[in-house]
Amino acid sequence: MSRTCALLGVPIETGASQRGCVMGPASLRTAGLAEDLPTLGWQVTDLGDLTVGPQAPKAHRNPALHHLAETSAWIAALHRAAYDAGKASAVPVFMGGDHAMAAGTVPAMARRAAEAGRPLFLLWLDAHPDLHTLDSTESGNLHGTPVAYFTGQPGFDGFPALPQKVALENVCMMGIRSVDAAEKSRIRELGITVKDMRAIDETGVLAPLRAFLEKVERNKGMLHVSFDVDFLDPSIAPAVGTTVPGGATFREAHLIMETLCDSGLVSSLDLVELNPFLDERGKTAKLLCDLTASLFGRRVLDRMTRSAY
Ligand code: HAR
Ligand code: MN
Ligand code: MN
Ligand code: MN
Repeated sequence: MSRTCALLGVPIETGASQRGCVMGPASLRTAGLAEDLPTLGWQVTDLGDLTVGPQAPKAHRNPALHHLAETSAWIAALHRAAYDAGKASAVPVFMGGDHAMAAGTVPAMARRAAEAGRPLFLLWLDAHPDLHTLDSTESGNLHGTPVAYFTGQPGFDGFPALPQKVALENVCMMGIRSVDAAEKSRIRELGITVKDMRAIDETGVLAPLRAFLEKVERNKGMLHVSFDVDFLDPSIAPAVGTTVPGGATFREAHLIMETLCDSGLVSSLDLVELNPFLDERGKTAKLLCDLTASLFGRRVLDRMTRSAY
């Protein structure tokens, strides 16, 4: 069980503003994700793609919401499938799919952690905090809502019942640089740890990451990493529908993954928002595979000692 990884494809795109994320899992497979990890000593099982059938539309008082019924069905299906993937392997990798899928994967990982008597911690790597409720979203794009849902905020009557919530103080966001007004006040009210791009410019990625990892270790936590493609600078990762200038560089992103690997704390991973329709000769998909390889142990040079992060 120790170095086992289950890959689950989650081709959901109903939470996004434009189509294409449905091809995300296929693009990650084509870029070689399942072949890279065994070279690093991991036993990989590809569980294939989750599917969700057509749904009767669901009405909501917020007229901007779209695809509520389908998205809600994906989330419910993921509460089971992601939990099962977590039973089947030490580190399940959820290949998206838009970020609405985190409303399924994260509560499933929180349930898995609770059953092991451990708290779940969450590292959210994203340009966006995705902190809207079903009422506060103005775009109606449900990929902008998962964090409010799985931290147990009110206003999610159209979503499935939450199996297990994640404590607000266990969440750390990095890379944030596009925040709506309602999200800004919610961050302040809830007191979530947000290392925005300005903070990263000031300190680099290592200091805040190490501080967070020390907290995870102190609390004997499990750690879920939710990696949104738009965390990265659009110049290196164009294949996402919501690019925001000024994102993480190639080396900042690899250093985060390498440091996470050294910590030995990561117990699950989302790779989300990859839209292959917008990619340039597979470059974003290949970069995501390489970043995942860094997280699973690929090194430029071997290090003789476990780094004290
Ligand atoms: N905050 C904006 C909205 O709600 C943009 C959300 C974009 N979300 C993602 N995932 N791409 O981070 O519409
Ligand atoms: Mn749509
Ligand atoms: Mn996101
Ligand atoms: Mn984003």
